[in-house]
Amino acid sequence: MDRQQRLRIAVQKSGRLTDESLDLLHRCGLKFSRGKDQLMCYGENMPLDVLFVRDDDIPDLVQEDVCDLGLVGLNVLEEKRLAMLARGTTPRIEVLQKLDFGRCRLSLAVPQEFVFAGLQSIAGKRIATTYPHVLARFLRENGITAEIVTLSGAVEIAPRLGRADLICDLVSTGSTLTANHLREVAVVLESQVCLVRTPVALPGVKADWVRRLLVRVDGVQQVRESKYIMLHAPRSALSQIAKLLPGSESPTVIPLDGTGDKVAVHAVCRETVFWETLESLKAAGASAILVLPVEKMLA
Ligand code: PRT
Ligand code: ZN
Repeated sequence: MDRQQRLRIAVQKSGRLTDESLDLLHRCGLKFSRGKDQLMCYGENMPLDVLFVRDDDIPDLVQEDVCDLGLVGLNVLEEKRLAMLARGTTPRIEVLQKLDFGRCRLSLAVPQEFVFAGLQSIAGKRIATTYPHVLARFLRENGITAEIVTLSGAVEIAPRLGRADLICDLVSTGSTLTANHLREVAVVLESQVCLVRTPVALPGVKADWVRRLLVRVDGVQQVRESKYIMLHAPRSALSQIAKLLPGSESPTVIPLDGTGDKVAVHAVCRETVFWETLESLKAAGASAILVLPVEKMLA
């Protein structure tokens, strides 16, 4: 494979980010076949190959230019960046785009009986985490001195085992915290998946493909919520109807043959279209309302 011509992107092999990462690449037009336990997949219709790895390895692979691109959570990226700084390496990974999946937050959580009255309450306590560098920065920025207990997993049971007084861990719904009788008290870092790239300058062909990919990723993100709405309405109701269409620019208005005052209205709505919106449109005089998914969009 010619590294001068083909881009290589690192994606989580098997975990929370895998399906949505592959779905994104697929929506960007990439065709590839993935066999079981395969480490690498070759793009069939684009010079873009996918390397499957543990998410924790993605920042290093991109920093060291083994991969040109990567899809990784900001939580992992920040921890690795701070770890590089701590050992005297300059992190040179560039975040190209933040993506709308893999959302979670790194939070401080305390046992139910812990009396928390602001961050000062954790001063001098032991905090278990798998994100020691991000936590240390947070404590530093807030002027708190506490002991960081670095674990490699199962952080949520550390207080029960007596290994820590509180924890700093990833949360999405919060049900894991509840199940472990823990209570979220402060957000340390908001995270989502990021598309990152190597610090090394890319040869022309590859740089072109990165640009094209970014435009496509942007298009994919825009259409996720977007819908195309078509409806009929009396011309007199147009201004009210236009106001009800969520996140749309000026709609297209088309006269309808032989229906007197009636027109057809077509619009792209960039926000979620709820049933309530359709009911309001109907109440405003709209009829024959159709809501269609938008497949692709190029601004
Ligand atoms: O094997 P590999 O190292 O690749 O995978 P991993 O086990 O390290 O990671 P994985 O697949 O669990 O998560 C990958 C990434 O998903 C994380 O680095 C985050 O960027 C993102 N993410 C999003 C999450 C969550 N949401 C999340 N909820 N990662 C972990 N969790 C944990 C959370 O800590 C809790 O223990 O999932 C559990 C359920 O969360 P609640 O709050 O919904 O109960
Ligand atoms: Zn991991």
